[in-house]
Amino acid sequence: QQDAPWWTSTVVYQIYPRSFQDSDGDGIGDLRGVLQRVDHLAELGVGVVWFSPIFRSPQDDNGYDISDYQDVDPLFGTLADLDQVIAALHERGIKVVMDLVVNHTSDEHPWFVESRSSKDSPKRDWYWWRPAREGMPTGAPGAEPTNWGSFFSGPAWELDPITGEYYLHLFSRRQPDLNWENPEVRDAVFTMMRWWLDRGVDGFRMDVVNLLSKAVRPDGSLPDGIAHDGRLGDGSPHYTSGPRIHEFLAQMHREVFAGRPGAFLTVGEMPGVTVQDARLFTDPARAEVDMVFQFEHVGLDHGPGGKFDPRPLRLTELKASLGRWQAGLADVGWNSLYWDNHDQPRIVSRWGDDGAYRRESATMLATVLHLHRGTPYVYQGEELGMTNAQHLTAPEHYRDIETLRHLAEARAFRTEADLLAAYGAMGRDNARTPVQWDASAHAGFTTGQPWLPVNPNHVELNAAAQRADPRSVFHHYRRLIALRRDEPAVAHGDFTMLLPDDEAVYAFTRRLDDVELLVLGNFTGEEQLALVDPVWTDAQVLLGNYDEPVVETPVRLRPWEALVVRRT
Ligand code: ISL
Repeated sequence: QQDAPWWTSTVVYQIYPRSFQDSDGDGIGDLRGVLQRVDHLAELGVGVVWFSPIFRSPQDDNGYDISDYQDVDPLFGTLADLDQVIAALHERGIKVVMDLVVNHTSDEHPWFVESRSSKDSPKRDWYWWRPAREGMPTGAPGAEPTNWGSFFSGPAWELDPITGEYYLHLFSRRQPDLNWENPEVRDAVFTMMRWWLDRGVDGFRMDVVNLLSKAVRPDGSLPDGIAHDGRLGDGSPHYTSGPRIHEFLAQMHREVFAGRPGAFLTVGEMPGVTVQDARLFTDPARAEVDMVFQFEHVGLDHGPGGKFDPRPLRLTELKASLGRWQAGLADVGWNSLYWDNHDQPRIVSRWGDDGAYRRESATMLATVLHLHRGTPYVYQGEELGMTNAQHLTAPEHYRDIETLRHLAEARAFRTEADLLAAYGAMGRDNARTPVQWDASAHAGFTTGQPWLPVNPNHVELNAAAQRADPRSVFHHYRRLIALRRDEPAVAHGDFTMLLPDDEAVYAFTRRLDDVELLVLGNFTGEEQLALVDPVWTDAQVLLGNYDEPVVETPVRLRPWEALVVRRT
């Protein structure tokens, strides 16, 4: 543990700047707003802040469509504001990680503007341009170069009238995919990354970084995907952790980080990544990335129709999945631990009880996650137990491009009520409503009209109220973060899952030398018995979410109770 990297014993906090704190009354969060709230982060005790994109962007996908990687969007402020934010965080011992979105750019990025201008453009090959499918007239339905669907509904190819060719966009049509096969693209990205490190940032969260390498054939064509429903196919086998991905990430590490003094953190966001891939991506000897965001656990409540066809979670499946990741990265590599981010519904609404047991279930879920082996990530508002956006009740209330594009397509075959129920449970705007700072109008987020309405429950659910209440979700997160710092077994102990077949209680142990921790979480609103070894009777309680916890075996857990106990 002495030589363990610094990021094994810290906690990362994600800021989605648009919804964090507005300083100028335009209803959109900004960097000067972040400055007003740095003490909240310091009090919580996090060691790193990751900023979702604040770069120049047409905001088609809320900043994940970047038109200038080396400037701040005026919505959020200026480079000088960012320097101040970085300095204010550094002063408090908090490192700063930026979002690196280089699978695609905005269609307004000068690189793409140049690339699309003619087939002879020197930047033509920086993106994926292809003619219509052989034997099909350009523009005809199904004439796209492959049958791949985009993540945001519809085909992944857009016909560009300027040259009559199609370009690839795995996300929106305003997010054309960069061609990482081209060494000039890689050089340009690495130069940009070095510029940010020179400016003082401490690392990157790398957006969909395992999608960079596409399985292009020697003749330049790309393979079709298997089509389940008519015209569109699943292209993901041809770009998920593709043929050259390890080479690209190793080159990035070599050219950006190797030999540079400093303590950096890199985390690759990797939809579809397997444990076996993750062992390779995070093996320190291979020098690619420090850790990955995997998606297995957050897919467990997706139904056959995907995320907008949700089904209830089975606790045994969650344990099997997270347990496999714990075991798979025990001897090599490292896990990142998360329930929430700006793309996921709020965990207390998703797998807890955001009604009668909001405090209990939010703190139980936090305890179980943070006591796993790995680096925990807290998404803004999660530390308050913020809930899903029950107040977005009509199609016109939604702002998220994924939801809106899905709605436009699915309207033809699903009722509006059915779709609204799906978005209410799983839509990305659930995570994007403004942070609830206090009980005042718009929760202290803005003096103007918020870009997405504040949840009306801010009157009782807010940071000011929780700071004053030692039993609050906020103080529980603060204690969890401190525990990781103070008890080495939390960061460095090994992990053993218990009770794998129990549908109600999550249970595991952590061991470091002669210290052993037992972690229990009741995932139900009823009392449960946890059938654990009698050696735990009267063990020392490190943390719980009820007053006066009782440790006699079997342990009787109250609704949504969490317990962390220690013995030597
Ligand atoms: O939320 C999703 C759709 O169901 C995810 O598949 C998401 O698109 C995927 O996790 C990639 O997310 C990242 O890249 C996207 C951006 O829209 C997300 O906000 C970002 O986190 C494209 O840049």
